[in-house]
Amino acid sequence: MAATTTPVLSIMGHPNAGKSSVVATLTENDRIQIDKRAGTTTAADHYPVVIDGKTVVEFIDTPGFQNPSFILEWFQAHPDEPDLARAFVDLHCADPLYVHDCTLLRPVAEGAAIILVVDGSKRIKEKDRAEIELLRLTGRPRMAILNNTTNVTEYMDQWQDLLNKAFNAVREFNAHRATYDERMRLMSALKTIDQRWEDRIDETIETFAHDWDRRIDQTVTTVLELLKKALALRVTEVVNIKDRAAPVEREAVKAKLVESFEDALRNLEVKAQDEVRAHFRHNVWNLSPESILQKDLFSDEVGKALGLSRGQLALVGAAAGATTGATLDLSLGGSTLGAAALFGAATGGALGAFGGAALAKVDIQKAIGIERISMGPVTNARFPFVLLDRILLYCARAMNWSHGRQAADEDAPNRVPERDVPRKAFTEELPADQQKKLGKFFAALRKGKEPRDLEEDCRETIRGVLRGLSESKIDSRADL
Ligand SMILES: Nc1nc2c(ncn2[C@@H]2O[C@H](COP(=O)(O)OP(=O)(O)O)[C@@H](O)[C@H]2O)c(=O)[nH]1
Ligand SMILES: [Mg+2]
Repeated sequence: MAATTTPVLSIMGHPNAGKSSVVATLTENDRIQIDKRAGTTTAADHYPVVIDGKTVVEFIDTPGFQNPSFILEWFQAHPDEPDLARAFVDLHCADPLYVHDCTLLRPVAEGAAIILVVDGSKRIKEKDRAEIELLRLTGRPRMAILNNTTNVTEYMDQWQDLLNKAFNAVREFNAHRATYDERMRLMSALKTIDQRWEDRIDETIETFAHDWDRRIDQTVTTVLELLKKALALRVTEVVNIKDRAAPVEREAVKAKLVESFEDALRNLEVKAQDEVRAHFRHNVWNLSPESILQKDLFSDEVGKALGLSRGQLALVGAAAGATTGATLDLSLGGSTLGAAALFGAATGGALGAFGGAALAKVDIQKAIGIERISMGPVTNARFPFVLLDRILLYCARAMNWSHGRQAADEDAPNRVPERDVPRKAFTEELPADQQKKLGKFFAALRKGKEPRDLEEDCRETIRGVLRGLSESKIDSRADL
């Protein structure tokens, strides 16, 4: 293949080896059909990876072989044939018995390189040996991917030995767990299967890396927008005090106020999450019930798992010149509207989550015949850190959740529950000066300001966290 053409890679192997999962993961396409039943893929489907309107690499998802031993015997019976794949397809394409095998071999006949996917958790069978040998005989550049659909590892060495004899490269790659970094390492390994492809694959990897950086930038913007909107949020309700029923109505209005304030924050979070998911091309999105991302934003669990520790928060609070206690505007006259009462009554456990301090400032303005009760902006110093940590956790999931992993995985009998609570919150791990700058930025936002310099510092901090997340060190932090 000439160096200027797009690399075309034909994904081959047994039904259920994980071919479609590999293609879905490498092309970041979670709409590819993946199924427990064998033979889901019946035609060779083309999946180009298009970045900025340009196809950088193309994968072909193929059905499994039907008659590998027949093809092998035919190959072995024609030792002088210079292009076995081409010759086999030319001769058998009209034969209904071999139409499937011809569909499978056609891309190879037309010059595609081969990626054989095997399920390394299964014992090696005769059929596997026949497939490996016939692919070797095609003489095409070829790489083998050792996927592992279970946790059985006892056959992995035998697979390595067998595949190493017949392929230019053998890589272990888990289609359901692979992170961005692992995907890029697999792409790099493709270079070794044919030297003529080196420049083209390098270019492809560079394009991927560039695209990834751009997504990180878009994600930082999404996160900053969430923080800005959440921290400036203010919600107002009006009570008609002319009415005799006013005291009763006022209680209802108070409850409604808290509810709408919290809902508005929840909605802002959901909107940011949707954006992050789109940045990383996820359409199918399954979170297990255990995930901290499934819990209510104002729940104790979220408040405890995320955000800064008390000690860190105190330092940050001092630096930001903010008080972390109740900053309730108490100019309420004889009103019974205490922030703790107001907030606690409506949200139950929320006080625990935010260290006993109120979430937001509550104000009452009296005018003729009405009272205008408003809630916001957020005054709780801990909340922005919790919010930031949770969106970062969501980003970690979006960035590292492989597109080949779908709902099918969720009902597997030996599924490992998703433990995504980090041992330490992301913000908790930041250097103190960065924490302080975040604290100052949050304090400014809560006062309705958006200082440029602090925003740039925080942008850098968040970008740094996101970059760190792509470096596949996620496992040490949490099982995402
Ligand atoms: N746990 C796990 N399951 C996998 C993996 N790869 C594939 N599977 C499962 O194996 C089945 C077949 O996968 P699929 O990609 O459709 O295989 P294909 O028939 O070769 O295209 C599906 O149920 C997948 O969810 C993997 O890496 N880990
Ligand atoms: Mg398939």
